[in-house]
Amino acid sequence: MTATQTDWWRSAVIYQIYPRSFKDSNNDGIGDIPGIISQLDYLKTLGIDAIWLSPVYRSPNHDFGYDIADYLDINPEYGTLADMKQLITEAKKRSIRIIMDLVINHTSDEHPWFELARDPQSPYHDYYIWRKPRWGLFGHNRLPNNWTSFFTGPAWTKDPVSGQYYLHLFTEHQPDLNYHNPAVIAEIEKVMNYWLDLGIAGFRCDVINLIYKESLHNGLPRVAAGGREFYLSTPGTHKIIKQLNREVLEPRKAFTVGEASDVTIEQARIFTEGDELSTVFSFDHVNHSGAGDHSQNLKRSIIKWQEGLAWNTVFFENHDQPRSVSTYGNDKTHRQTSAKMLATMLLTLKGTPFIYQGQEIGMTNAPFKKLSQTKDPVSTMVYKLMRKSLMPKALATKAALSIGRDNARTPMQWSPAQNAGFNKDAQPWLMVNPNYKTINVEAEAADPYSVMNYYKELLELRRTTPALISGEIKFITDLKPLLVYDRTEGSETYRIFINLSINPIKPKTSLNGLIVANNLPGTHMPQTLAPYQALIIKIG
Ligand code: TEU
Ligand code: CA
Repeated sequence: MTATQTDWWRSAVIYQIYPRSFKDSNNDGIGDIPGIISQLDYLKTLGIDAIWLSPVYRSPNHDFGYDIADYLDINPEYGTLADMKQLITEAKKRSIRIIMDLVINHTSDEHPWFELARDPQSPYHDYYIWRKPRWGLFGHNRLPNNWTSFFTGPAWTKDPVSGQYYLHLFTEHQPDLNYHNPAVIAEIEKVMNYWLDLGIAGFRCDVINLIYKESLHNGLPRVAAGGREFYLSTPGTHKIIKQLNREVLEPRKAFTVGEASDVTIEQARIFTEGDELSTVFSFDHVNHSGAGDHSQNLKRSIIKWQEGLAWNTVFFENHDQPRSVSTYGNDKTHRQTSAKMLATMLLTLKGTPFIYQGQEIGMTNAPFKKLSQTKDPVSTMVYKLMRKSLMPKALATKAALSIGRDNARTPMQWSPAQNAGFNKDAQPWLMVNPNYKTINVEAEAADPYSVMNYYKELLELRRTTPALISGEIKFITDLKPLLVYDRTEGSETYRIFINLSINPIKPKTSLNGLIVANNLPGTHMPQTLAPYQALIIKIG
């Protein structure tokens, strides 16, 4: 949607729910929509304005909802369409908007369109991307090109019915839709209108910058996402998003956040500053290899993107990323302080912040030991790849567990009761993090100095402080482990000090003014920042 200064989402804080892991109301081990409804008051008290729901559509769950078999119906595990309507109504009563996940790069291979598409004579065949096998040394059996899936392995699978290969940038159960076909765009517009008619406020658009494949030429050889030269943020993608905006989003004032894999700042500007999307998720700040100083990458990237774009999202976690306190903080010796330090950045940088469920209580990565404890298909695929390249089992397991996305997907920790209060007693679909006895909503609510109460205070401060929402941002050069910046609106300036390191550090910038938030106890102005200390100071 074309942005204006007064759009609701510019002052909103959005909370992401991964429905499978949020709250299980009927004790079958799987989170559900009635469970979400039962926690709306909790979310309201926390102080958020909108919810992004990861997919709740009908799905065979090869990628837990990111493989959709019916865009217009709810997965029975999560409830019914009536439950979804009730969620929208109950949320509206509390002035909470609902944003749904729109996964349109691909469908499930169990979607009726794909089932029909297996017949080359069917009009649905052209909804997907098919190629005949190429001639090879041993006959008519070579892959159409050298593209690889985001999850490793070839991006093509041969369909036994048609004898042709279909393209899939993710698992083989997620065939890519063909955006060269106008009929596909028309179908997707129907889906978007259907949900907007039911009263939702917009969409988080899954891998939206990959939808249009410019050609199917061989790309550079790569283990994952090979062929990206021909599908990342292509002119064809921009054209289609413009069309969706013109025909559906703009007339209905729908908010969008486009998940944009490997997007450059220049491309992100085109997506967000014209007549395409409201905002995007870019990943530069959270993309880092296992080694090195993650906090330095975070700092460098934050400054670059905050200076490079007029407005965008701010996030450190989602259902694909490890827990931020385990990556950028210290979840052993400084869990509370470092989780609050990250909260301070999240809620005072320029942009629309997204809190991922559990982040507000400082949930940590899970201590998975065995592959059998994980459910994410990525873990299995990485393990297979490592074993194929002859890596020993123990190392391959370690790699698979660290790349797999289940760390953020363990059930929400509500209380010290059995299964963290996620449900009554049925075994949850994914293991509960054993630290739930101390880290849970109930315990956090009882402790005035908890991570959760700090989030509440900051959300309240933000609501009542225009400089922290719409103020200009200016970064101040200081020592390497520190991030220092000002937010200014009119005559009011707030200076934010963030110590990203585990060491005490005396900043070069002088510490003066009125402390309005401090992630450590004490009201006096320190001269040295303690490990992971964060301060918001009113300086003018
Ligand atoms: O994610 C796209 C994506 O690129 C990430 O999954 C990325 O590959 C991953 O973070 C690296 O480990 C979106 C969804 O968020 C994800 O859950 C889906 O699996 C994927 O699209 C396919 O729909
Ligand atoms: Ca359930």
